[in-house]
Amino acid sequence: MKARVMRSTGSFYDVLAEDGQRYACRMRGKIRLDEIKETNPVAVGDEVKIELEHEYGSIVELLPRQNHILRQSVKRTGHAHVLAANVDQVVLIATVKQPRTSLGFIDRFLVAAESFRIPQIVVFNKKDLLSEEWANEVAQLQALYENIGVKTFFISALSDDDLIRMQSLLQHKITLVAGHSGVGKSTLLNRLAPAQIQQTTGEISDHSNKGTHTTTFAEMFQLNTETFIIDTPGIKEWGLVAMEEQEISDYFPEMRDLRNDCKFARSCLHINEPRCAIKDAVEAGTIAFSRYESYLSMVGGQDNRK
Ligand SMILES: Nc1nc2c(ncn2[C@@H]2O[C@H](COP(=O)(O)OP(=O)(O)O)[C@@H](O)[C@H]2O)c(=O)[nH]1
Ligand SMILES: [Mg+2]
Ligand SMILES: [Zn+2]
Repeated sequence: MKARVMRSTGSFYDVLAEDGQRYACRMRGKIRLDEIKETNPVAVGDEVKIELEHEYGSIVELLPRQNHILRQSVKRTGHAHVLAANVDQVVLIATVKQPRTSLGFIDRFLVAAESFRIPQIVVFNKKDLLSEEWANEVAQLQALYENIGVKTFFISALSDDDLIRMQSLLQHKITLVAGHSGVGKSTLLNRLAPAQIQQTTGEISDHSNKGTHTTTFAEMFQLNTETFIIDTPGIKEWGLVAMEEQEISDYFPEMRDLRNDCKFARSCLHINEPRCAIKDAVEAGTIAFSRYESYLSMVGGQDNRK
């Protein structure tokens, strides 16, 4: 029977089978994988085949993936952890105030998603808290990101109209939702699926946890028959998994094509090289300076995370 992995604890998998039932499954035998060395063979979002024995099941086959999102594994041994598979889109919830999401963080998130070729959406939340001046800043950020092909929204998680906009954004898709703590992720998820999701809201952000390697797993919730969201509790950064420096500008859509015009097209890092089309575009203002700054922080500074 076909099933979808909703949750994994490492040794047990919660799956939603095509009969509409949830089963706890174990993995049977070894499942062969592609070229990537992964610490977990089956991830949230995966489609699998299961066989039932009494009320328990066994995962006997992993069906082909449309895509997957990797995270650098804890021990940095070149292994990667699959955060989620078969993701149609990623949503980053951000706020400019209370708390402020840094542009560096937004850009890292977008670059990671772009490297896995997954469409990105940035949702600026807490609109109701913002004065006109702050709202203007959000509008400018929306223009910046829309310009490079990222869909944006400006909402209040407390507004019914905005909730409807979010529902239609998510409809019939598998969406991974992320965001720094305090931005309103739980508030939004609770309102989208109050029956399935019971999240504590308003908890104090746990800064002491940042950078520590607590094991966190993604979890998938079903909003309706064909609509799923994947929550990523405690995941602060995705990391730039096994990315070559020369590759990073390929994941900035506004740099991707332009880099062919650099004198040292494929090897240019757009830092100090002569006749660099990216640096020219930054000077001309066609590439946003904040984006270039984010780029610089990723090149050569992959551990220098904000
Ligand atoms: N005014 C306002 N407060 C919000 C909004 N969204 C969330 N909050 C509040 O912000 C705080 C953090 O929200 P929470 O959902 O726990 O954030 P999370 O850490 O991202 O899960 C809580 O006190 C929420 O009530 C919003 O759109 N407007
Ligand atoms: Mg929360
Ligand atoms: Zn260049």
